[in-house]
Amino acid sequence: LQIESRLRRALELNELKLYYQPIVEAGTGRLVGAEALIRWNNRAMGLVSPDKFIPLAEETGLIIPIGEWVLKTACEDIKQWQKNTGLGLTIAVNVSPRQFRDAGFTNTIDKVLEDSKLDPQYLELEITERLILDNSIETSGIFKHLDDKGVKLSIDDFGTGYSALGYLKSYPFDTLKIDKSFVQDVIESSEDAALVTAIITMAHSLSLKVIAEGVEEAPQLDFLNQHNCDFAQGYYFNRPVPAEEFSLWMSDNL
Ligand code: G
Ligand code: G
Ligand code: MN
Ligand code: NA
Repeated sequence: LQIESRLRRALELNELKLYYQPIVEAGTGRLVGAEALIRWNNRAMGLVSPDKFIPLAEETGLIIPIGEWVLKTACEDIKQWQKNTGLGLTIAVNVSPRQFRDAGFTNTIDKVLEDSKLDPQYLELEITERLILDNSIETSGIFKHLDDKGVKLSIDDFGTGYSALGYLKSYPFDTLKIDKSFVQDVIESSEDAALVTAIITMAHSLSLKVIAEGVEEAPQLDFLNQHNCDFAQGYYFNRPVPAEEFSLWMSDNL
């Protein structure tokens, strides 16, 4: 497959880039961190969506070196921004199930934190429900390692996947990210409003912080605030942008 051989070379050709999107405190708009989102600009194919190449990277195992590069780059960038701003900014990094379960994953995390000198509490790994449903011994061991280390863990795309809720008490999560599909229609749809309200209440009863994704308009943010949502992310604040642009955005918005 041509796309596969191109993806294989993407790292060495410097075709991969991290974009960053701000995460803010919902009530104040204060910047608390950013989510790193990968982009691939291939010479022949142009921009390829991560929805297309991340699944391919998982199937082929390329997600292991790519994931390492993402972690390393994201930790270095946030460390630099912490220095520049004097703020305890958090970096949220998406982790694929295959990457998480890989035998080398905990070592990679340890090494990246050591090399970047980032305090582990400022690294938040975003994991989807798909991964969590596998309650094998290995998965539990990895969660324990990360928790002991002080790395933060969040449940990404909450509510879209496999609605078994038992895992919320079995694993040491810190944060729940409400999927953007619920946030998008929270003003127009009383059903989505009811779901968002219930998810926030449930998360808080379990001592989880809540991030709402996909906030695009002020009324959505107002609704989230009225219902005590902790943090927000979405085009309303900024789109995901390259590191240099994110840095400029920060100097304009702090
Ligand atoms: O930014 P965008 O909406 O295009 O991202 C599409 C999907 O790709 C999202 O589900 C996101 O979680 C995933 N994604 C983006 N960056 C990474 C990454 O670095 N690693 C993994 N595993 N997934 C990512
Ligand atoms: O699956 P995950 O939550 O990791 O990925 C977040 C995805 O949502 C990224 O592809 C990102 O580009 C996208 N995104 C971020 N903010 C918004 C928004 O306000 N609206 C929409 N429609 N998508 C967003
Ligand atoms: Mn995410
Ligand atoms: Na999401």
